[in-house]
Amino acid sequence: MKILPLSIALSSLLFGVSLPAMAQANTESNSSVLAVQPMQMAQSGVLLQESGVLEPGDEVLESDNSLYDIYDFDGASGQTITIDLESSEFDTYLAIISPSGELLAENDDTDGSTNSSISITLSETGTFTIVVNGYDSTSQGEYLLTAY
Ligand SMILES: [Ca+2]
Ligand SMILES: [Ca+2]
Repeated sequence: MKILPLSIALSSLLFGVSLPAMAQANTESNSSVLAVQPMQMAQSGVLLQESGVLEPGDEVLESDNSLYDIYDFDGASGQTITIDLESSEFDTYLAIISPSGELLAENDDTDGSTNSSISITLSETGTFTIVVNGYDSTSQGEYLLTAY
């Protein structure tokens, strides 16, 4: 276990969510929200699909100096979700943190690759945080994060 939930929860509060579009949608008029949501639901229940990059300037995990990005999503108690993190450029490391800042699960490698995957049934309702992390301090590059 290398993720430090407290430090990540704190930085999440300080630096905000990595989903400005979704946050913006919540504050805009009902018409724009209605325009966005039907498209997302049509994509067979995908919660998140994000292409990103781990690079210098991103958040750094204190325990091993590895870089990380965070993504938030709203989950409901009893909901089962799967999170996949793939990269052809670095060895990924993935974690999910509860609305109260508790580390729920983490994964380094899955399916004989260096990619990461977590399947979990949520036990509370609220805003969960996904941590896209590299295996060590040299892990940098493009990745694809999918949650469904
Ligand atoms: Ca980044
Ligand atoms: Ca890995």
